[in-house]
Formats: sequence, structure tokens, C-alpha cells
Amino acid sequence: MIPTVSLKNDIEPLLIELVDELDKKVTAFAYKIYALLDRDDTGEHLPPTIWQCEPSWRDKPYSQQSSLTFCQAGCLVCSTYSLARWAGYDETLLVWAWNLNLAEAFVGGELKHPSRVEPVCNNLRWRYDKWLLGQETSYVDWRRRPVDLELLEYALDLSPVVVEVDFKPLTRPVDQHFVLAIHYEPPCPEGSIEDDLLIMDSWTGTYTNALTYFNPAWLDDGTMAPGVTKVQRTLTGARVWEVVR
Ligand SMILES: [Ca+2]
Repeated sequence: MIPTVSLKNDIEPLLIELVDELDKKVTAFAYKIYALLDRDDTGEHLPPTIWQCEPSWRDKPYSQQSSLTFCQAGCLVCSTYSLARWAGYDETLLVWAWNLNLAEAFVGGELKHPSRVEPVCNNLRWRYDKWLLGQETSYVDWRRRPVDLELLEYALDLSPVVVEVDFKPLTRPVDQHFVLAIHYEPPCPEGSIEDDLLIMDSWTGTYTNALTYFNPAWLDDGTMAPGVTKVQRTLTGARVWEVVR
């Protein structure tokens, strides 16, 4: 009996680790299926996929103050629209953009006044006061520090979150691009840098992974501090609207 007990003691930690890894891999795979089904395991609908280069609007300007078109620079308008639809908004993308104009949310081609999204969709509230974990506002800058994973997971438990990535990760300056984050996958195995983030990317109009914007060269170029995960390095900011139902 003694050898059996010893063997059990030896392999138990390995089995626990194995089950933990399997659980995370199954969860990651499940979310790929949820994306296909357009809903997750709680029955919650995923935010709809919106393709900014859809032929019926790709060449139209989204702001009355700019000639920039949806296909050229409509990622934030499309990401917020997907979030609004998730929150209950029931108009078309073109009506969304038109109403953002009426609400004076744009300055030139930029959605400079995120608080003016609320008059267009009452369910999306931009809060300048601190509300996330008592330490962050709605505008989150991760360009000079790694992503607060605790904050990201907390916000994603409440709703999808608009996040910023570098559209051209091979070049050093951040080429601002917005996508809608849906579900975070913690590092697997635990303690590694191998995490992932399910997103809705308006550039492709699909559900995909944030690590499509991860540059493998970052692993060796000194821009990733030890222990910083791939998602932490990939996201450069967040725009957090509180969803009120
Ligand atoms: Ca770049």
C-alpha cells in the first residue's frame, strides 16, 4: 500500500495541472463554437459582427466633418455600434453614424466626445467618475504600461469592451485601431504568457483573436517586461462604456 500512496502523492499535482490545462483548452474551443452560434453558454448573445468595408457603406463618410469613409477609418464607429446593438440598440449602422453626428460626438473624423454616445443609445453610459475597481475611468491608456488584466476581466464580466490595438504591429508607432473585446482567456499553462482574447474585429467583420495583432518580435525586442502576457502587450488602450439596461 505504501508505494501506491507514494505514487498518488507524486502524480496528483500533475493530474491537477493536466485537468486545469484541459479545462482551459476546452473553454477556449467552446468560445470558438459560441462565436459560430452567436451566443455563449449562458445564452447571452454575442455582439454582432460588423464589417466596416461592407459594400453598402464602405465608401460613405461616417462623419459630416470629414471625408474619411467607414472602410478607411470606421473601426471605432463600427465597434461602438456592435456594442450598442448588444445593449439593445435597434437601428442600422448608417442611422447610428447619422445620430452620432446630430449628437455632435465627432470632431473631424474622430469620435472625440464619447459621452455623446449616450443621447444616441441610452444604454451606453460614458462615465468620467471612477467606477471600475475604484481606480479607472472610462478612458484607459495602456500604451506606456501593460494591460490591467484584473480590470479587463472585471469589465468583460459586465459587457463587451472597446479596446485599442496597433493595426500595423510590425512598425513601432501605434497605428490606432479599435476592436470589440468579448472574452478573455487567462494564460495556459498558468503563469505563462500564453493568454488570448476573443474579439469582434470590424476590419474583417469576424470574430477572431486579439493576438492577430501580436508581433512575435516583441518577445525579443525588450518591449515586453518579464511576465507580461501576449494580450497585455497587444492591447494599447480601452474605451469603456458602462452598459445600463
Ligand atoms: Ca505600428
